[in-house]
Amino acid sequence: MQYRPIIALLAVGTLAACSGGKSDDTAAGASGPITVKASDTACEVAKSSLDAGTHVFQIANSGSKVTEFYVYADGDRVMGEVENITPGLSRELRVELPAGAYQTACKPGMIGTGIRAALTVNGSAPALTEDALLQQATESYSRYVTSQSEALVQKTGDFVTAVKAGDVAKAKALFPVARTYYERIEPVAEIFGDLDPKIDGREDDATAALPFSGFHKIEKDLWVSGDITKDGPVADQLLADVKEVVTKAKDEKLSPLQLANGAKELLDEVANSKITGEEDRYSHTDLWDFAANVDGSQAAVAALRPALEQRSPDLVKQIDTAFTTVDSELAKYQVGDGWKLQTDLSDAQLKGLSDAINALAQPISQIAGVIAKK
Ligand SMILES: [Cu+2]
Repeated sequence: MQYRPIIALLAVGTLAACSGGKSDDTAAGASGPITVKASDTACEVAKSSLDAGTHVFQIANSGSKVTEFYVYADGDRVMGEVENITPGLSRELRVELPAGAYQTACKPGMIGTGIRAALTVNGSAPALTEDALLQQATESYSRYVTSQSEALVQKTGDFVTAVKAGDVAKAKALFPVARTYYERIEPVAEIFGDLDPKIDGREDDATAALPFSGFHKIEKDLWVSGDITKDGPVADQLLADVKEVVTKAKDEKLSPLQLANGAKELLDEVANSKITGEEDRYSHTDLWDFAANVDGSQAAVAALRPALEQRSPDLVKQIDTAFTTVDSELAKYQVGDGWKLQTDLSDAQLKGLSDAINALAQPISQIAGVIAKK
């Protein structure tokens, strides 16, 4: 999960916002973007009822806090989200919405349940997956999620066993490995309400309802005090939560737009929480997560590739080139099976990584628009 960027300057978010005005999603009968006026105290969504289909929300943040925008289905299942909308910035979110009852939410300060409003979707529209290549994309990506999920449960189990055995050295070694599988499928893991905050939340985002728990609680104990004698229940809960995510992910039918948005979200994650060292602030193993987020983004793009080749071969070329740059930039910091610590990189080296991610985020942010077009 990605919360307050420590170094806001590195946020890639600015790039995604520059495509305003060319929202030709006539495919699903949408008539231009739905504006969302977000401030520190309000979240005005221009429409409260919509026709089924693909819609573009254009969120403008006039507040003083960084905000996020969500479209939730029942039980706070995330249909679409866009995070890190800095003050003065505007960002777009494309979401495929079948008929049903939804809620929209802005989260000024990026915490809490947000400023909510009801959104009703009526009628029916052909699903994007009626396109055979897009259907194929979601199936292929589901297989990826399944394979990563199996490894996630196994490696988290190993980590939890080491923690419960009080084996600090082994738990430290397994921590970034187990996280790799989680970070690869994070856009899917984030769909299910409180599970992601429970598994991957940070200390400064903890609340009475959601106390500091999961990977980062154990990380702190491993690296700061070295005392994990009381972490048995936290470790058990982590494994239970991971298993719940995996079970839910198996049943989740993803829209091709969720793949496209996910590919972008993962790069936002890299920019906002890994390059900055925000996420793994005690272990500094951020580059493991960085590589995993890039892998996950690459997997979503790979699943969409046949559809993208057909619609925009130029975009595919740009994306491939930009991924190659990221991979070679990252490869400089590989050590054996792992990576250098984030704190061992100079500012110039971090800037090099940041520039490569920004250059990749730009073409990746165009995928959703290309996919939504018939
Ligand atoms: Cu995360």
